[in-house]
Amino acid sequence: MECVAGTTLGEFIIRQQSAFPDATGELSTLLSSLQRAARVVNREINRAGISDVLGSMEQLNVQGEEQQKLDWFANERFKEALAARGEVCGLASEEEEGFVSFSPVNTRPGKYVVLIDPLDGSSNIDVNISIGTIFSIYRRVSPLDGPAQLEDFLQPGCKQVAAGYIIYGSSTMLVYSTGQGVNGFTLDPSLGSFFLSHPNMRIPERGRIYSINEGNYQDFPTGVKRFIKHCQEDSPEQGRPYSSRYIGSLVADFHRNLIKGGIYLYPPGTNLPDGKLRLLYEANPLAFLMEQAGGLATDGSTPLLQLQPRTLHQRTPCYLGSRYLMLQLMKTLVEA
Ligand code: AHM
Ligand code: MG
Repeated sequence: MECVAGTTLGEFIIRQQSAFPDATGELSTLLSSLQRAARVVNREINRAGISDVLGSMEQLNVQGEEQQKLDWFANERFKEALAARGEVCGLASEEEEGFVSFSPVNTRPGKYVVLIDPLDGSSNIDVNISIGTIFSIYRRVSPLDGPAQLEDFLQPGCKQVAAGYIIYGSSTMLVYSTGQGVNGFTLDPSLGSFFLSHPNMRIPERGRIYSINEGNYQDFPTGVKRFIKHCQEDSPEQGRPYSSRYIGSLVADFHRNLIKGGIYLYPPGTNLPDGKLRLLYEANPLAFLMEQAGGLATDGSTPLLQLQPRTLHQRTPCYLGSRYLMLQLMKTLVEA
């Protein structure tokens, strides 16, 4: 049945803004720019098999990973959309080595910076598995009348003004938080608008899903191995064994666990001493959402949102999930 009476993302953003009489509307405009770019990226992903956008650019990105055509396409669309309106003075992206400074629009200096993974899980693009965009927004700390500086991007996650993701899945959703809970919006492709479909998302306190790439098991720290064993042990009164679910596409794994309850783990290993995920545009925005939804997020010893970043592309071990499972994990890590 068609829904024409729902709240659109645009209406929701304006309603949230009106709760703050001093708000200038710049963050609202920024969020609108993100949703506009998301719709363009979504359209391209949906027709990926019939247009020439599948496959590799045959070049490596700054991470030394093969850049897919859609990685590049998404990066360009988000960059254009964010540069166009003037609220943003700079962008850092998984696809760019350094941050990009935007020129002021109408001489108005942008007061926000955005960090983005334009298309996460890109190894899944060619096989029609859900992928996502992850974004993080900070108020700049450098003087307003100059260009963006590195210090604007290297802020701890607790300073995020807003964060969110877009999941390009069986339906396309935009999930975000400005620090007042988490709300999810589903794209109605026939109307071209996102509608509020998941108000006030809360992760279940207990969940029964653990998500980890178990192929790397031999490499995991002892505490993580013990926690996996705990998840697999029989304990009907505690609902164990838990189910193992791992897509290998961070946004999809996170989204499922957020709704159903669960824990996501990307631990350090011998070859990746800091794990694989990037602190600034993968771990931190998801940690912000997780805490806003009532869950916990840590690097194994420190809450992710408290970490002081050193470099744009730094990696971090990352554990995100339901409160009960996270407390079990942290206890196991300390005891190991
Ligand atoms: P990407 O940013 O290059 O796409 O890599 C990040 C992806 C995440 O989506 C996913 O959670 C993780 O890498 C999977 O890694 P692995 O294949 O090692 O399990
Ligand atoms: Mg990524």
